Amino acid sequence: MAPPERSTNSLGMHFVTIPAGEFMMGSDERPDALAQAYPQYPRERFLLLADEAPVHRVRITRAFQMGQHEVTVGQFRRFLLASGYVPDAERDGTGGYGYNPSYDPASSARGDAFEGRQRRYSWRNPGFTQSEEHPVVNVTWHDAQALAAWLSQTEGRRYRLPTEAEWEYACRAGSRTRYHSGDAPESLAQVANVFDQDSASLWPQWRAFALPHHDGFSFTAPVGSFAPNAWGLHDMHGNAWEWVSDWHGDDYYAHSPVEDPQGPAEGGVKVRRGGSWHTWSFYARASYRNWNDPDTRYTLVGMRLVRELP
Ligand SMILES: [Ca+2]
Ligand SMILES: [Ca+2]
Repeated sequence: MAPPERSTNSLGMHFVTIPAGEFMMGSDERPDALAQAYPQYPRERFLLLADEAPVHRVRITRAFQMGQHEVTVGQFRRFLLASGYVPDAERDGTGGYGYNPSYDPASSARGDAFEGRQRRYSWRNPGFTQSEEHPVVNVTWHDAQALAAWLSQTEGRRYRLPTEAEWEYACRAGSRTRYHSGDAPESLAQVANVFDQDSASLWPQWRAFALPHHDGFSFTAPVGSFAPNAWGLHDMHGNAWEWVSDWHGDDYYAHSPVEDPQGPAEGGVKVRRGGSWHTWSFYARASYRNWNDPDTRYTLVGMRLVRELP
């Protein structure tokens, strides 16, 4: 296959053109089938996926460009320097989340895997080492909006987050399997940084949910470290969760328009997609939907942008 045609913007982000087209969005896999594929998971987890159904036809009516990679620390830094924008975690003084090896989830009120919020954590410091080429995390949905708005203004091209439908369409890249690499969780080994044996060494209590291989990364990986999907996009599964533009609606798929769905008109939480370096393979499926308040900043959540064609 010919390599995808790509172009680069003023912050060094690479974009590839995603064709217009149709796909089947969502999943209606039965709990029995999931239990067979993910035997170590408690069965009740397979009963909490109603928002992935029904599978429905979606038509993306216009080609668009999508970031080949998640937005990196270096790109985000250059944006802040050029624009003067102050990210939410610094502006509101409450900070973000971070990895602290001496932190014990069991002793915290939330039972969370990470400590926070704390002022010492932000996009600059998630508690683990990141180079300029790693995906930026600890950024809010509003931070993503600010980056897209600034790029739109300075470049005269419209940037934005992908819609949830655009994201899943681009992730699948023509596939109908759980991952663009196939149905088997182990197929992620070539294409994704997820919760593997390297991460499990730091969270041994969850080792049963780790993929059996070593992917080389206990935390985030430099973007593009793994093979791309058929449309040239890297890290659609894993590395950092990616904010999309849509509000989350539990029953949205039952009445979603076919053409270019934009999500519910209003809501309380914004969708994020694809899973992260810390995410169990089950939750990195192409159809899996997770969400947060748009003010959330977290060690696992970053972004990828869309640039509209002129
Ligand atoms: Ca990993
Ligand atoms: Ca990702």
